[in-house]
Amino acid sequence: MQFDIITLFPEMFSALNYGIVGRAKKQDLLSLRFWNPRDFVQDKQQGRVDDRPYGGGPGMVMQVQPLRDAINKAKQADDTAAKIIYLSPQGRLIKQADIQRFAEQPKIILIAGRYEGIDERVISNDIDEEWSIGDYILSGGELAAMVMIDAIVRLLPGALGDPTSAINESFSDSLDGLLDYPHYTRPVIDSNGQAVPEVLINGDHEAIRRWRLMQSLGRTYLKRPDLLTNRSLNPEEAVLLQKFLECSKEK
Ligand code: 9WO
Repeated sequence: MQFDIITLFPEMFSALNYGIVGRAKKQDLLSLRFWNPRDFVQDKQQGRVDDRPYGGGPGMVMQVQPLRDAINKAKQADDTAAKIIYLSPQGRLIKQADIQRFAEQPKIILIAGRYEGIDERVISNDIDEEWSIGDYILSGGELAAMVMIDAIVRLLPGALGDPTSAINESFSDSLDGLLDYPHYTRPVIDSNGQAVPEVLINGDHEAIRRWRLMQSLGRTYLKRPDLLTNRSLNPEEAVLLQKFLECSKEK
């Protein structure tokens, strides 16, 4: 998958050289290309990519020309059709289902803004979609672009290792739309005297599957009930959630 990133700070993206995304890059599952609006400044006398906002007010606005030229170079760099995305707090909130659709694209051009934003004429004429990673303001779009790339890349075939392995085709797919279950590792009793739940130690894999699903359902119900309003429960899940709630009453 090809990512073309329009940014004044390409060096920030070295954060993507680590972990799963770093390995995927080495395997050429994705390619990052950078286009710096600073390199497209025509008036080298001034040498600026930003200017004061019409109408006054604080801060600076990214100018149309260097940004538009960078976007056009990113489009023309190959023959692959690209989706052009601007990351901003005004965009649609990205959900995992959106990440799954992005992962099917051959090429995405991501625009990371700086200052107080980009000239609105770029948003209306040069951009396909505007997306947000959450309801907060960052100092620029780069971290949002990296969050998006990270979430997409781990879905690319091969990124998590052998896609046919028992681990990857797991059960975690059937937890789709639910919160994760609790995890434990050695030692079986920790330094506070707290033990690992018995069911996880006994080796009954069907009992473990049911317990984990029950925990996922219970945690989702308690912490993020909004996630359950658009997800129907099958008969097994309904019974397990009831059992979770009965057990938590007792305690
Ligand atoms: C800063 C600011 C300061 C004074 C008055 C108005 C202001 N608006 C902004 C602002 O929104 N700056 C943005 C910084 C401009 C676009 C790039 N920046 C950004 C992107 N911040 N947060 C994001 C972002 C992107 C995706 N998802 C969540 C947040």
